[in-house]
Amino acid sequence: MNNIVKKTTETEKIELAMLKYKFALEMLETELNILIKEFEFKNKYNPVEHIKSRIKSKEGAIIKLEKKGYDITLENLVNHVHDMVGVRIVCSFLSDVYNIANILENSKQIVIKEKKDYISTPKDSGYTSYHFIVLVPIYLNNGTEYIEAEIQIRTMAMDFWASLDHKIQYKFSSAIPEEVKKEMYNCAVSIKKLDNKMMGLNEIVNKYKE
Ligand code: 0O2
Repeated sequence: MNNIVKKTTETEKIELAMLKYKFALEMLETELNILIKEFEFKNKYNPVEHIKSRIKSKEGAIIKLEKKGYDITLENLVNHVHDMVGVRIVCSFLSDVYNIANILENSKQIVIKEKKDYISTPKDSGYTSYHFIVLVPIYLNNGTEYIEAEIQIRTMAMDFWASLDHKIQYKFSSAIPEEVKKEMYNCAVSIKKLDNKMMGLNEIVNKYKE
């Protein structure tokens, strides 16, 4: 009987945590929407191509905890899985990635906990993106709580690379062959060049508009 009571309490705790992640995602989406619409109003263009958001599944969280070598506990989930709430903002141009990063940093609601600029310093795989770990306030009956979320900002070209890379990672149950890794890295280099070219072209087009 005691066991049943204990299990229910633990299940309820997990359900409450998942509910808080859901509230945080809703708050974050609303705040991002406001910030982007305000930018669009001031600058007369929308810097965002599309936004994707998700709550990490419990299974995904367990895989991450196992990968990091932590026991599967709620405490470890809260302390060591920083992307239970995730938002990906995909922009057309490299300059827009930095525009979005800038408006995020000026938000009065969202607290920046950490930023990782994988554009100026790509990962060994070639992965590029601008990441923020943020704290999102949620307003509960008994006070305000801050919930962690990860925001990834990237161009469409970077997104194309990352989604192919993701598929490749799933395709190989064992180590990814060196030639595939090398070719992916070369693609990342080409994408960087293309992003810079497209940004330059956009600047030329904008000059004509003026
Ligand atoms: P998924 O399935 O996209 O959620 P963390 O793992 O967050 O505690 P870490 O490892 O320092 O700490 O995080 P990092 O590398 O800053 O960011 C993790 C996320 O960035 C990943 O989440 C991916 O979404 C993305 N990412 C990082 N490196 C790569 C890469 O080489 N290729 C691709 N395609 N994506 C990458 P998850 O949970 O690993 O995956």
